[in-house]
Amino acid sequence: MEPLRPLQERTKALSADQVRRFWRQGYLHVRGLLDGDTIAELRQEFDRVLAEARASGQFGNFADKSIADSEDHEVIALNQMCERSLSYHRLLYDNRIVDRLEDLMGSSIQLFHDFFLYKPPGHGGGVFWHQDNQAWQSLPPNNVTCWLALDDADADNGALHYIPASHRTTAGLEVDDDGRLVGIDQLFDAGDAHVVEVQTGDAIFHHCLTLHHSEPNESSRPRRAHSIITMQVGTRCGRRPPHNSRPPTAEKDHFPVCFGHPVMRSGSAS
Ligand SMILES: O=C(O)CCC(=O)C(=O)O
Repeated sequence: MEPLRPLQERTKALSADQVRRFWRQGYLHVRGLLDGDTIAELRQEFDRVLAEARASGQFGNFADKSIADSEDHEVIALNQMCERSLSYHRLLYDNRIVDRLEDLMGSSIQLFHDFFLYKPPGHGGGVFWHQDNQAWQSLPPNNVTCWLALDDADADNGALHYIPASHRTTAGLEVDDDGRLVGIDQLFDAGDAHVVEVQTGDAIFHHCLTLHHSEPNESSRPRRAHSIITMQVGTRCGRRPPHNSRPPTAEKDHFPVCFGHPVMRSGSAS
């Protein structure tokens, strides 16, 4: 897996060491990216959108159903927050985020999609081990996610676990009909995972081939997080939204995903 942007170029917001770390381990934890006022606004907008979604029943549940006693578990997924809320739309052009993405990906950046994940206190579910690009089949497989913590997250309320450097070796892994990786236990030792504990306002950037998962939230605290998934302009995709059709067998079957996706940066901002 090669860096998308030459490592010797001058960076905007990340240090050269952070960029190298992202490419070495497949993810990067950035502390204190968002300030308190932004967090307050995003939480308020999340409450509003969630109330609308609950009233209409228009939300998903990403909870891993294979965990014992997980019947009541919820990981409430609200897709395309950027189309439901101006505050989330503005995040797409927030230099604190986009400058860092540019340091990782170069200056041609487009939204792939975004979603909010809420693990309620006491019965928040887990998300099974996965590699994002299994669902998307993006070509080239270069999408980068910016995961924003709207709460402190630790081992008790469902922090993310990553298998370091797995983005280098995992292209072409197989999934079953539920999207679960086949033979995961033989491929990786979950004991090697890094549990990335974060504070409110932190971000984690991860590559779309990096293996990750999160555990249930059985604490008395919420775990709210927002993922902005980005791609380079010109990326093609093997699955039509909601990205759960059968994957294509030939490269020519991948279709462009540029239409209707906001460009977040084209050419370097000063
Ligand atoms: O927030 C989580 O627990 C899972 C998020 C995730 O898998 C992602 O953003 O790719």
